[in-house]
Amino acid sequence: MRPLPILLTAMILTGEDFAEAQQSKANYDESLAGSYTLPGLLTRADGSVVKTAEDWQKHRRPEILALYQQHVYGRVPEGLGAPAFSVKSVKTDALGGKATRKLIQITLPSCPAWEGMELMLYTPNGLNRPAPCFAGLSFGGNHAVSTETDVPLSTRWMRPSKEKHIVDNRATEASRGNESSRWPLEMILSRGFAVATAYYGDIEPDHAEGWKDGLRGLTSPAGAATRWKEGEWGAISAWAWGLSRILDYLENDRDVDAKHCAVIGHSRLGKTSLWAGAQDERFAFTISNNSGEGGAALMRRNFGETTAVITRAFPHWFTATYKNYAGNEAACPVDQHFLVALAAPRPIHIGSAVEDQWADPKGEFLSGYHASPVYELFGKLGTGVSEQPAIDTAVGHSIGYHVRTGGHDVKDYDWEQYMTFAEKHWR
Ligand code: GTR
Repeated sequence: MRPLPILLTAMILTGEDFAEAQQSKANYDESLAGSYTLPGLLTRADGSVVKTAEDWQKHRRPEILALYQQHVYGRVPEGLGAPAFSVKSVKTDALGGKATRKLIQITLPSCPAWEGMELMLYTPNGLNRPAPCFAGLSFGGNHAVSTETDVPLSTRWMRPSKEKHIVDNRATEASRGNESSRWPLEMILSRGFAVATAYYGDIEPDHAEGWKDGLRGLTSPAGAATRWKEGEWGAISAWAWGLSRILDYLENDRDVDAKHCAVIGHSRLGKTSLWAGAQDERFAFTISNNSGEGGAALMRRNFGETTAVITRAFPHWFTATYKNYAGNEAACPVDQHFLVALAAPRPIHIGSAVEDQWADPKGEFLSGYHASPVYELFGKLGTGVSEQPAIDTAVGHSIGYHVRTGGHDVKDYDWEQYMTFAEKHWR
């Protein structure tokens, strides 16, 4: 096929393809990353400077949450109410007897039109105490996370992928286990942790019009909004809402120690776990794996993906306000170290990958570094170092950081760091 003229390509491509087409054109030269002034993390709207943990917690934290709602991710509408849970199955000899697997349907009585989400929970057998837990959404559904063939195949909409054997936007038998390398269940369970996961598409299908069939559309007062307004929620906020509903369930399950529940996510779902952990202080530990632009990476640094590209490729992820900062990042009242700081004083770990330059590993480190003063208000240390560490060398106190060998992915090495960090803080 003859290549399309550049302008025409830019007009047609959206989503994944557009982002991919932009990757080779992005800036990867550190000397061109630009000089920038970060907004004042500790300066309150009235101009006063936060000097105590109490002042942070009472005044600055709520201000920053409101800024993120208005300018970046959007706020969840009021009145959704509490979820309902229905345990669909319990398998006590899962993973060759090492674990118990439960499947739980989480629905919303205030919105019966929403089919709900299917939570898959693995708890280690023989632990004799409630298990600390990692909770996160998946890209491919429970049947993709697990290699157990009796996990029901998701019937929901999926992004097209030959490699993952998605046919007509639906999973097939051949899709089973296609995400299992990112969820090393036996390794996690053998260290005494539980794993709780659900398919992000249960909450909203991940495409520009996906909201129409997802929770956002089904709960919007008009039945279907024609245009989302500034400050109204985008998909990341909807997915983050789902993570909190998973935690609602876990608080009711005696096999889980919900006071020690980490929220974890990769890439767009890493942006989501950061936002979930920022809002919901019940999450005891927040993990960002390769979350990049709109996640842990500083937006003012011109390196890798930009605000212009992400808001063009994935407009549905954010609130409508966010696109106003494309090429105009200096006008945004937040930068992403604010998001990291919203985890304080709880532990947070940021994982980068050295070949994942699109996500700006150094920018991901710097947001941790610049969030550190908030931890200091609580008498804790943040990253503890001011330079990005060498490859495959984890650093940090309450803010952990590592940059792994390899590309954009979740590897056993990443899980090692997250579990070690959890054990260190939860001992
Ligand atoms: C890319 C996008 C990134 C990241 C990634 C993913 O296309 O540009 O911000 O979110 O997708 O989620 O895999």
